Amino acid sequence: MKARFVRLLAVFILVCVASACGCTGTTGPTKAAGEDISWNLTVSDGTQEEVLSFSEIKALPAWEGYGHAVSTVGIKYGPYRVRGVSLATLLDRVGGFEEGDRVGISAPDGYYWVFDDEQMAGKGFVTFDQDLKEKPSPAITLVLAYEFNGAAIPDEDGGPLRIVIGTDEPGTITEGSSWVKWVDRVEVKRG
Ligand SMILES: Nc1nc2c(c(=O)[nH]1)N[C@H]1C(S)=C(S)[C@@H](COP(=O)(O)O)O[C@H]1N2
Ligand SMILES: [Mo]
Repeated sequence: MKARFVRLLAVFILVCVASACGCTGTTGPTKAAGEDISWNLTVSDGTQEEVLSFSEIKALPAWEGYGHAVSTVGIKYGPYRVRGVSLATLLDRVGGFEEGDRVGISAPDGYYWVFDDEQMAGKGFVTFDQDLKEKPSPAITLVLAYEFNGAAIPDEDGGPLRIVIGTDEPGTITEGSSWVKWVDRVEVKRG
């Protein structure tokens, strides 16, 4: 009698564990083999708007380099080898970015970040070495990233599309607050 109860209990626990695994799988966009990631990005200049799919973004001229971020509480993200499209290239779809313009980056959780023309030119960013000591900034490119270390960016890391403060060489850490996760809208504000 007791042995039977223990067996039943064991089966019950197994079923619970199995269903819990099913429920805690990936949230957000998922990728089946050979299937495109389903995510739309709206690029706008306030008057004209274009909606790009994930594969259309990957078809644009790619930027490759490095990204490494630190959060406000000192957690480091990366270093990553990064592949994406530079914001400058992306904005060519809606008439380009010019001096005096700004660009607003939005995400579905309500997070919003603005880069001005100085930052679009790669200037004015605070940069750190590996010990989080501030150091002079190398050349910087603002990038809409879709790959970290050769793989699609997971939801928990801000994928499928995340802003990266990119550098041509590894070894520079930048502030994580501007690394907008889950980007779904990029809009130029004309100056
Ligand atoms: N969409 C979105 N992106 C975001 C944030 C956010 O809340 N929402 N937080 C920013 C901040 S303040 C930091 S430090 C980095 C890392 O945040 P995390 O540690 O919460 O992942 O993501 C940035 N990108
Ligand atoms: Mo942060």
